[in-house]
Amino acid sequence: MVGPTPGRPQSGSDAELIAHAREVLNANWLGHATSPSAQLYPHQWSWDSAFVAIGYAHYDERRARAELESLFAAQWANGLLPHIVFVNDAHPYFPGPEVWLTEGSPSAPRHPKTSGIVQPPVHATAVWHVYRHSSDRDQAAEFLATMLPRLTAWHDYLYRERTRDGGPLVEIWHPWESGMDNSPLWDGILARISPDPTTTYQRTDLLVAEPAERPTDAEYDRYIHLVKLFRDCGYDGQLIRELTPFAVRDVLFNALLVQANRDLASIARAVDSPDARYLEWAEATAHAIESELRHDDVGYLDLDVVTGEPIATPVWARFSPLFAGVPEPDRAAKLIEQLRAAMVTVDGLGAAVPSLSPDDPHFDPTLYWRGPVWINANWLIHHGLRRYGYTSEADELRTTMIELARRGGFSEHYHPMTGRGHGGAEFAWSAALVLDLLDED
Ligand code: 2M8
Repeated sequence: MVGPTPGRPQSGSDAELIAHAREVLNANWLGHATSPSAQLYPHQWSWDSAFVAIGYAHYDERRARAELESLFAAQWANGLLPHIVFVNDAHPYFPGPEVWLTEGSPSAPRHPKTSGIVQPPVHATAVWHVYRHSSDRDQAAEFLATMLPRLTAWHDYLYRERTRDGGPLVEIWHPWESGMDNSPLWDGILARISPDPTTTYQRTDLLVAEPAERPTDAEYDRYIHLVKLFRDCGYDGQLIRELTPFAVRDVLFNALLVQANRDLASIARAVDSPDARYLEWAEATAHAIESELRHDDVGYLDLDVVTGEPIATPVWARFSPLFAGVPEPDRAAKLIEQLRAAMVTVDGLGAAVPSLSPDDPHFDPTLYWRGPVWINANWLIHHGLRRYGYTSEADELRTTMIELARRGGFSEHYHPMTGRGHGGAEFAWSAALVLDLLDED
């Protein structure tokens, strides 16, 4: 449990909050990238780096660019953007490179070492944000030109390797690929997996975090079972697609991809390399989200590709298509009514969207992706509300996030009723996204 940072005032000016956020990012700065939380997550994570770059863009454009460039320096030859880039000599982390053994794939780089799976594609959005906030226009234009082919290769990988039957919805193959690791979204699928009981390993997360706030051993057994399967397949996409028991068309992942494609189209136009493909990808995926994942009564639901069934779990991500402008305004209005009903009031602070509805039997207010309020989730929903003109609701979420940080510091996640911080301490994307919110135009 993290709670308010000892020795720090629980109130303070915006200037003090900004200074604290920068301190957190400085403390996690590795020289080329930012670790999410020095002890719990000592390496570079993919979607964390995108969120962190969005924060740096407001005061250190060089770091913002370095964050994204260093991540893409570890991109695989087939376009896969790994979810972890390992940093030499970092604090112990499980599973490390010796578990992933990505050298079994001809596409993986030898250095740096990486994991062999992906995370939500928020990178083109971050690159476009960094560009728009840059004051050094020459450097920024050069950055865009460098990133365009890498981002194109990343999205191309997703449409080539992560779709089946020519469909425009991409699929994830591991809970870690969703970014919402222990969400109850995955309980049904994980229950169908029988991990090898002779596999042994030592979890490092339990040494530095409160075990009650982390996934269970049974979940880790299944996470590692999937890693071993991918490793045994040599990270070959076609083989994995045939064999994986975990294949999900995830709402959040696809919604972020729609927006990333729109931003990629803007990037391409800005460097005079327009390509109709990016908006075609965006429209095709947005259309398929509407036709395959939308359920009028509850919002959007993930699809379990193995069973062909929707996953009816009331998580925050069912509102994420708002971020990408996927629903028409009348459908968005209905979704926002459901969103209002899904909001909780954090003690004395205001409204927030919890990671799981408190009405769900699996709800636990301090257990990671099974109940707590996350800053990145609320940041995405807040932008969705703003996009559709729901300014007062967007402002309310913005205020709550800022006040959560002012009261409890930059925690990994927060108790949805008390606002107390939990999970990893001095958490980078919480600091970065609050910096972004404080500097909102
Ligand atoms: C969490 O996931 C990692 C595995 O990737 C872990 O628990 O060790 C998730 O919250 C994920 O979304 C996040 O990117 C990562 C680092 O902050 O931590």
